[in-house]
Amino acid sequence: MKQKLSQIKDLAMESLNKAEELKDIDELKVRFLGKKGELTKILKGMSSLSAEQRPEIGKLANEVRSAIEDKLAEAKNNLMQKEQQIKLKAESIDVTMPGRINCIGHKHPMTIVIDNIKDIFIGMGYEIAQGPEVETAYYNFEALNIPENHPARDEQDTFYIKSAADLLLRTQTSPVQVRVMQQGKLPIKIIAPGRVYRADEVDATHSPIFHQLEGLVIDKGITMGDLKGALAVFAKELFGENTKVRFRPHHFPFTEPSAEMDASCFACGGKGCRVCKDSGWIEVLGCGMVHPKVLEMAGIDSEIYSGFAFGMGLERVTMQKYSITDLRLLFENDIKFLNQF
Ligand code: 2NM
Repeated sequence: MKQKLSQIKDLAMESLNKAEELKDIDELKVRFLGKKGELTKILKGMSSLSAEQRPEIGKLANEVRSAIEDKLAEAKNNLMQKEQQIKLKAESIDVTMPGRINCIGHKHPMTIVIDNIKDIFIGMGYEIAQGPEVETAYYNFEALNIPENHPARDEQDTFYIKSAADLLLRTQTSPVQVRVMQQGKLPIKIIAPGRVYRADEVDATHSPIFHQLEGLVIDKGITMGDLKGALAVFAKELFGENTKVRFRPHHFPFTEPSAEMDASCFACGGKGCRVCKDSGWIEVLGCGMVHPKVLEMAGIDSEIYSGFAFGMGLERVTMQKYSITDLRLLFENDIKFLNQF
């Protein structure tokens, strides 16, 4: 029996030395010390021993048990340390490695210009108004004093929605202004930026979709002087402190009188250069005093109230600002082009 015990001990030591994983150790614990384990079998056989033999074998068996227990703990400890080491190695971070470059995008040049212009008008107390891009002929034309036979209504120029009588894609953002006037809350001081549509062939200066920003101010006693003052301030904020403006007579159906505003060239200061095509001036916007008919149709008493309105093409302003010579570049989303802004 002594021999058997020492065999068990040797076998246990040898097996534990060879254990490679923590689960091997658990298995060996069951095999040697478990209820049906090798050592337990021996202890169960002790009843057949004589009274003299029993204490000696019992003592030996206990020594073997505690030797195996110690060895189990030691092997377990070793393996845990080894596994920890492997894990740490796998998780180690090289703090000297260069960081990953974070590619964050930036605004499209059109968005830069639109945001800039919006900020200028917001700073002057204007609110931003929005309206539908699919409009009725009434809001897009009729209410703006553009009668049935006006050339702007030609099918060549406007996208009509065939399935619905009277519906079209708005050709300007003015219908937004009409809708605001109709709501009847006065005074009015708004800008309406947004997409507009015209049945134009694509080329370097035309696109069937483009962007406009229109403004409308209505109150008692608004004059052409208010128009000129407001738009001169706008031009200075957009193009620089030394910008001068001039107004040329023009015609729009919805304003009377009407004008076009030029700003002195921001690139050459008015001497003449490529940006202003040697004229010293750049065309910025159309404007005028809102036609009394337009006010009356929207339910505003033109004897008490008057107002000015203006409108500009945002692609053109963007192209002037960045010296872009082909409008298509603004719509093509070519990364090499966009990365320049
Ligand atoms: C322009 C030029 C001049 C304009 C007029 C109106 C309204 F609704 F009040 F009649 N909205 N926008 C206007 C006036 C637009 O764009 C070149």
